[in-house]
Amino acid sequence: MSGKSVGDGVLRSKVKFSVIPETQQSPYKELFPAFDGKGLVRAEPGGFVYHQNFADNCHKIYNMKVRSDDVWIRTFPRSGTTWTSELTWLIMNDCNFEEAARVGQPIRSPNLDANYINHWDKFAAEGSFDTMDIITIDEIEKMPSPRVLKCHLPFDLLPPNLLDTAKVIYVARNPKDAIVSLFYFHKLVNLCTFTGDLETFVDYFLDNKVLWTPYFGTVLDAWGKRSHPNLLILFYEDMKKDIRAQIKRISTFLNKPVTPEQIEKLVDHVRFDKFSKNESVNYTKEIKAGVGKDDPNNTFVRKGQTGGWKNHFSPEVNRKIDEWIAKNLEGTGLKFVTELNDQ
Ligand code: PPS
Repeated sequence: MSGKSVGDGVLRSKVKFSVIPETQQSPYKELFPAFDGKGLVRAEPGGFVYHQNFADNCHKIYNMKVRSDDVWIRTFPRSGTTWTSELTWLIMNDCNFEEAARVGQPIRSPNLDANYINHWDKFAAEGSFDTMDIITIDEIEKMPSPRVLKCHLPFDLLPPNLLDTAKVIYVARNPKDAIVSLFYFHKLVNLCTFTGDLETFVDYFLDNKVLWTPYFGTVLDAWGKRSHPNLLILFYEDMKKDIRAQIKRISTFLNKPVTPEQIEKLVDHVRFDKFSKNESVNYTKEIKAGVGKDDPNNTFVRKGQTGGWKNHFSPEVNRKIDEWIAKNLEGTGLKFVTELNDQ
């Protein structure tokens, strides 16, 4: 794809995808068997790594019609997307908790790129594909307003008028906890199964050969636009520290006032122990239908802690990650909280 627009009125992204050779070779193809030896592709410019299925369909997202009353939530995966989407959807929908329980979050607040992590139908148990909460881009285009959409994509792969047209919330989480959480996600979700250990995963992650990497590409892409009036940046760790304050920030940003009673109901609704059992948000149905492993010790809404990485990284791995963080944050003014006393 090249050029900005073509005669048929379809916008073309400047981004081009090509296969990452190492991801088609051993040991990668054995470590990530869900990719069938076909590996992953990288977008240039930007370096964004994804499945070929995304590259084949990314024009649909790039060409979406952005509405002025849309809210788009952007994150690096495992950074609080589901938590923030739930609060945002409820704030945008007058705290309609009944509807939030009745309709699964993937339908109310769909993830634009999740359909393209791999070919879901390949992993669904027989007859279960149609029962899953999957919604296509065509269906998202027809959703009633206001829409609360989410994705893990950099701005380059999103409609070019997004930020000037709609409100965007970016949620960032310190990379150490995001890496650990993404590792467990790869152990849980069959679409991207990883068979190796955490240390090996970290190496591929830092080398930008894991789905959705490079981590800093997505985060700094948003951080660089932080003064844009349509962008709100939230941090997972701030949400852990004081969820009420972050709910108020979201409500002010969206111009959707919430009463003190509603705030308390929202806080209770997303309380971790309750949220992890909420089948409207925790993907139980999809996991049981074959997309994931039904493991009580590794669930989609898993631990919900800041600093869990300390139980996972050896001093050597931690040093490597510290160096990588320092190198990438140099001169950006961005700092991460990686430990919290009160949470
Ligand atoms: S995904 O797969 O990208 O959509 O995941 P995402 O929702 O971004 O992030 C999942 C992590 O967020 C934790 N989580 C929460 N923490 C605190 N409170 C609430 N309510 C909450 N909901 C989700 C979830 O447990 C994942 O983090 P880890 O560290 O794996 O527990």
